[in-house]
Amino acid sequence: MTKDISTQEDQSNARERRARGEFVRGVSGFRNAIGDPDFAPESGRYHLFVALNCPWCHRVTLARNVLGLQNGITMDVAFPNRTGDDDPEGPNLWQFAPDRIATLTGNALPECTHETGTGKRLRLARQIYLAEGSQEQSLPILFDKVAGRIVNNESAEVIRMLDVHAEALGSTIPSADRVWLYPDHPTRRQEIQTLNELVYTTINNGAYKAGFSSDQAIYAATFDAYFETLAALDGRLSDGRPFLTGAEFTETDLRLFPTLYRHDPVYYVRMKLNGARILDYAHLWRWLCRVHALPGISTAGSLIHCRQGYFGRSWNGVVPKGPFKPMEYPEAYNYPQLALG
Ligand SMILES: N[C@@H](CCC(=O)N[C@@H](CS)C(=O)NCC(=O)O)C(=O)O
Repeated sequence: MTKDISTQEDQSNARERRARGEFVRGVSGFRNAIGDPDFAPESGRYHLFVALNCPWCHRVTLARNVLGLQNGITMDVAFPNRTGDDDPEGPNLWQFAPDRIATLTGNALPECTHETGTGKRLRLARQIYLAEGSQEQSLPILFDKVAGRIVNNESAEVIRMLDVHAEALGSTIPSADRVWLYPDHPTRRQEIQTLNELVYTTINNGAYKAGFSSDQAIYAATFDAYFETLAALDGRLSDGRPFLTGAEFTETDLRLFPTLYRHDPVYYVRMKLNGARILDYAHLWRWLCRVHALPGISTAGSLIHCRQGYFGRSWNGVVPKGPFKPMEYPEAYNYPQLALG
């Protein structure tokens, strides 16, 4: 199992660290790859199970869209709130419940689906794992409909597979026009790897460590590291480069986007990351608007699902209405000129 800190958290002394109030994320157990002997790259063979409020799932929905794989890879969307204590199968389980009403809108969420990947119309993601004798329950899941098996449940690896096999998986974008998320260039790959480690540790997972840790010192340290990295990335973009590593959109832009997309409307309150808004970082704000405007990006996520998911079960089920200044989100991402810094 890779010790790659850009993909997963260091697990050493995890039990003691959790006991001290640190949020320590577990490790994904299914780590096969498309291209392995059992999992040939074929269009229409693979399926994704996701939730649109989950930032890790957001990575794979972004990759699916920017690589033109919306037809080649089918997808199911779970309801943003997991099961409650009253559920016969237990709490905190992702469920496929397209008729469930969202407290935020008072209606069902049109993006939510039944489970269609296994052919068994299962209610819970957990049941997909149980079918393979696993106690895991996380999303995203990349599933092989032909073999009826889970391929992988680590988003960092799933986006890389989709990038490598986009053509064979049925991309509708000609290769000459398609982004190359992880370009085959040693220096660029090293730069992407270095940025991935910084962004995963201090931003993607850092946000959870700040929001879910129950120790003031741990929270304060992750808060500081989060805003230090935002300032550093804002500085990196201040030379006018459109994307983090230069002229092209790469995997490290894709991995930064889900957290910054959630910062002002969700994490600022929910994860106690109220040091500043992305609006306060001029270059980062313009980068966020630039990425949001790329083909396939805005339709890969949903702030309604994010707000419902992050607030709908905690916070006594009442979802905060804001922010509305300078304007509502995600509409604000259409206005790079709103940048304040
Ligand atoms: N390392 C995994 C993390 C996936 C993950 O933690 N997903 C969360 C949702 S945001 C989840 O399903 N948590 C439930 C659980 O693990 O029980 C990845 O990046 O795919």
